[in-house]
Amino acid sequence: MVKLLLTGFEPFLTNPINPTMDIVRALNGKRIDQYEIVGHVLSVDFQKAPEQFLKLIEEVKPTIIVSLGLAAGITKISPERVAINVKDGEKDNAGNAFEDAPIRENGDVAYFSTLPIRKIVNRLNTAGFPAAISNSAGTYLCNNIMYEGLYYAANNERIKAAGFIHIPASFELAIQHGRIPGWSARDLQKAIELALGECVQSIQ
Ligand code: PCA
Repeated sequence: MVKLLLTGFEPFLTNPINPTMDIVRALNGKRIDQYEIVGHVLSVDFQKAPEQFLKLIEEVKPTIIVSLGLAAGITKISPERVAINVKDGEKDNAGNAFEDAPIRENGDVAYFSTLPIRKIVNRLNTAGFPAAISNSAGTYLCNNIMYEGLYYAANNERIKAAGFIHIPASFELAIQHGRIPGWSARDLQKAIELALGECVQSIQ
């Protein structure tokens, strides 16, 4: 059976909950048409996460790769347009931080998502879920994983689509924060299911 690799992340920085974990776990093993979803949670660790991710890609041999990350404070589901060859920002969960560093020394400067990001946004908006394309995935772990997925896909013909979607906080996380918007966990999951459906459809 063909596989769709779906990754999420563990909690990090000021976020004691990462709603991507629940989505990935809930969808693990489910099917969309002929695709089986294989869900995994990655560490928020610049050393470990790319290793875990590339190992998973080798093991699962997916045709589609969709990675999810939390962007606490956003209001809309945000498919990312581009990943850049930069690591920078706050400390990861192992206490390591980078400044202006490349992800891959001789890698391309950037990769565009190969997910159908416009169709995902349109499908979600039509279904009543706020969504918009984001033009920056930042320079932290999410950008790093998106870059690695697209780097791998650029060198592997089996992968037909790869990319990244940032999601807003869940109610649970928003309540703990006190000052950020939140979605119900049910709506977050439903919106991601619709987005994955669009990914599958786009490469039929
Ligand atoms: N969001 C972070 C890293 C892990 C996550 O869920 C980011 O946007 O880089």
